[in-house]
Amino acid sequence: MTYTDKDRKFKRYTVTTALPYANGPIHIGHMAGVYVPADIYVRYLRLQGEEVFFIGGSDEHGVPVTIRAKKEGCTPQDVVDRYHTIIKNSFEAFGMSYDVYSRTTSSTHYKTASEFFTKLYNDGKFIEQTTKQYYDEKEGTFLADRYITGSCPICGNENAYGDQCEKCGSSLNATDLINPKSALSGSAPILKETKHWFLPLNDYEEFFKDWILNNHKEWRTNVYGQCKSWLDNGLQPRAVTRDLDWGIKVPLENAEGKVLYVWFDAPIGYISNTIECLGENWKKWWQDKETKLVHFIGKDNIVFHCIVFPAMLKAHGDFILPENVPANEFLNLEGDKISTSRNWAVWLNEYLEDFPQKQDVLRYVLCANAPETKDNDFTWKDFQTRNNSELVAILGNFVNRTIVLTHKYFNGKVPARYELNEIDKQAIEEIKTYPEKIGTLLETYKFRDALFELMNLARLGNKYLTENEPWKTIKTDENRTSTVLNISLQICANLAVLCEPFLPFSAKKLQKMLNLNVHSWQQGGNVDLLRENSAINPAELLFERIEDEQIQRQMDKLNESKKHNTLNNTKANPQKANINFEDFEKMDIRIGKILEAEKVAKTKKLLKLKVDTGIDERTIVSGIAEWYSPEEIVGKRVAVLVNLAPKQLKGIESQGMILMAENPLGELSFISPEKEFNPGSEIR
Ligand code: B3M
Ligand code: ZN
Repeated sequence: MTYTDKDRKFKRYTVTTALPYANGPIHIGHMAGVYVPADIYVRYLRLQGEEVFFIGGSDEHGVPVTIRAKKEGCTPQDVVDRYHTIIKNSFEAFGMSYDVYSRTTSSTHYKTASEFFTKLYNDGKFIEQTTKQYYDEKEGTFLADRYITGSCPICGNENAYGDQCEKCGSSLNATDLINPKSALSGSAPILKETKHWFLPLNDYEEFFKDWILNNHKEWRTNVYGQCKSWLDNGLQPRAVTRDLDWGIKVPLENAEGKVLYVWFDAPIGYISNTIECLGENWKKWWQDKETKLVHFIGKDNIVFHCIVFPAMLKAHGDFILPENVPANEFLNLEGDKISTSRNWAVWLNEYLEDFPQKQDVLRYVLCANAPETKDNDFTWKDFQTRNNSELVAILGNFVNRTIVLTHKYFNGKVPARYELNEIDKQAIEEIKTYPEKIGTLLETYKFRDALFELMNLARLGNKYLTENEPWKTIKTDENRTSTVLNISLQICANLAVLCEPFLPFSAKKLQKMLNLNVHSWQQGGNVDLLRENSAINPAELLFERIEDEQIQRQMDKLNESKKHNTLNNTKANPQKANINFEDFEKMDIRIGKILEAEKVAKTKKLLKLKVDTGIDERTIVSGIAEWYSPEEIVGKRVAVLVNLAPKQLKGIESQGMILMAENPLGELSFISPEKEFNPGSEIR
């Protein structure tokens, strides 16, 4: 049989989220992949009355941090101090309900990670191996894979990294690169011997096959599949140390210049952060079999959380292993891969500046579009539609109508329920099914489906209200209106409970409007949540429309990035075949002065110019209208090919050609003499 997570009962939950590298701010890809689902899960569990410890933090070691420091000309510590604060603030602003958010440069973490290593070392769990690695003689340092570039042996891309080719996606070893170059000095590195400690993952292969392939068939297919392919290919020993000067020193003698590999220390960070927060009380969260450990991560971290870290925990011996690792795929942005270096991203801190107080809208859209089973796309158009036609039109509208009508007809007091008809009974029966339905989906990590069900409850409310028309019955049958509004209010109250994990800010607002104190998921499904005659507050808008202009501004921002990237990353066209001087001499190129300019009727691109070439005044038709207006160019001195054979263009004879420079975006620019030379001056 296959288990669902529901089948196994636990006393408490330890929930972790991948520790983001503190080398840049957080973007929507991170949120959709890891943080929004994790926070939904945890908020739900807490409402269920479960004991939960929710762990986050910044990953502050590793080459990504040192590369950033080098780029910015500061120390790695400066980099992580800056981004740790930015990231932590973003998470807080978006309602991430962590019990602890700390960092891997904390003293607790140094101690915990060093002790972990030492225990494994003392227990003989490592093997020592001397291997040859690239070394930069000029800089006097070994090179991390990311610091070596060269040609990809698979696709020929000249800028492949020592660990990966970003063009064809192949994962590489530094020694695979053709013509390797050090990113530090630009010189060719040499291979030099170095000693490292390895965790022999191969020793755990049988254990993993049984633990994952036999006993965790319920893991998401993408996660299970990746694990299976690793296991099918056979596990190899993995180095847990590196030659670097940024990181946690290897706590052994004769290990100068060596630090723990970032992927060894970072997951221990989950444990360190627990210790930092709870002191002595940390153990039950990590070492008690009745604790359920769940790691939320993105798909690029699967092997580390399903194989490497569990192998470390297993080697140590005192720890529980993860019960599930619900990894998401990637979120793209407007059809393109999110990229920090190309600034192709929506940054959380910038989002909040542009859409203040709209955290829930982003949480909603990222969950509704979460890349749970395949990569998914975020578009601003979809963001707008989901806000306007779902949050505003369905959820917001239903709540608003109900509360406004209650104030209008019943002075803001919850009206009584009188005799129920079939429609009412059916609605009530349906309301009761939602907590269980949504809960089951959440417990099996189907966050999109769960959110969809939540919205179905709001849809049910809208439909109920519309079909029963309390604004009509008020004239003939006040009791009917009273009943309908009572049930509608109970639906609002149910929404106020059940939306809390997804939309915590709006939930608070709604609870305040209803004077409802929410403390338990079990309040959901109850149609007496609001007591008869209790007062509710005036309606406040839960969501507001997002207009086209706001969306356009975001698109403009992205287009700017795209433009910038095209301009900076497009290589010049290859050189044409050589010509001899006689070929060149045939061209008669002069300075010309534009005397008159007008648009050619019925064309978008053409201007008709009168040009003083020094030889004569002549007509030239030029395809520059998209880049220059007639008014701005009169009087300009430009380069003209005067002996180009005349040609008819739109019925006008063009006698020569204005020479233009063209950039990778196809934009055109005149080539003008730097000194004010007279028309007719020859260019050669
Ligand atoms: N910092 C990689 C990442 O941000 C890494 C995760 C560590 S989790 C222990 O994708
Ligand atoms: Zn390649």
